[in-house]
Amino acid sequence: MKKIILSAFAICALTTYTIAQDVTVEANPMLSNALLFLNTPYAANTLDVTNNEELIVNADEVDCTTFVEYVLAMALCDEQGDDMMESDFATNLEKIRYRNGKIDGYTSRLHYITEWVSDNIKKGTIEDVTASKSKDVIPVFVNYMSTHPDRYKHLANSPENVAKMSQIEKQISGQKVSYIPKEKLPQDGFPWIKNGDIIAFTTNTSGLDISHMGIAIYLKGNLHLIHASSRDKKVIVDQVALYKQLDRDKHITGIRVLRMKK
Ligand code: 2YP
Repeated sequence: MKKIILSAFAICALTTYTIAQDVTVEANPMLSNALLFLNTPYAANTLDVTNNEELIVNADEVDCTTFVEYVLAMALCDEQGDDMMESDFATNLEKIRYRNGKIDGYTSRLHYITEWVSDNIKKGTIEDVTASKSKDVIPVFVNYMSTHPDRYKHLANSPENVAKMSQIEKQISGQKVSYIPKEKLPQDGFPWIKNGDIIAFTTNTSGLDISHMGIAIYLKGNLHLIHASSRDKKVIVDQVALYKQLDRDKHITGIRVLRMKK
């Protein structure tokens, strides 16, 4: 972890750098930290390895959400001018991952990205750029976790946690959020979607709000995604343009675009 943090600090000092023979991108804290994770192995459920909820820092294997969380926590350190001390990183990570920034058991983790977004907007770590750029909205209804408890270690054996999650789901459901329908996303993206923006895939899977997350990167003028790919089993710069990636999965309805708040 220390080596990643220190090298992130070094990389951030650059203004542009090449990620392939002929591709240079202007550096920004989200993008430069995201690129540090290239080829990091994919692993699901890395936050469920302990019996009691605690702050897990495991940047050696990530899923789509923990990848975005580690990148955002590191980028906030850069912006805060921290000399990337691990304590500041851990403070940022707890703030990002938990409701009101405080660990208080399994259900205090921001499991649904709709709440992860709204809580982080409240805490000032991100802003929802979609809201000011797209007039399309999508209703939120979530009950996936309480109706599939067997898929979650800390729900499968805890009716109490299932009841708590069901309450949280009711609080999250009913709102409408701004999004870009996938059919409206061009191959070259939009001028207002920037390198390093957080991209969340909205889904029509019953009871779920978001099905995947990643970080925006433009390659030769086309919008692509850096993400922890469960198919490639590692973090990649996806060579398939984002509009095509979305088109390939009939359950994806569109995207939300979030940006780290400086
Ligand atoms: C989240 O899933 C989990 C959190 O419990 C977990 O499954 C849900 C509703 N939340 O703390 C977090 C970190 O492990 O993952 C994510 C999952 O995406 C996977 C990890 C991926 O694509 O790599 C978030 O919710 C982001 O999109 C969905 C997706 N969950 C499901 O598709 C059930």
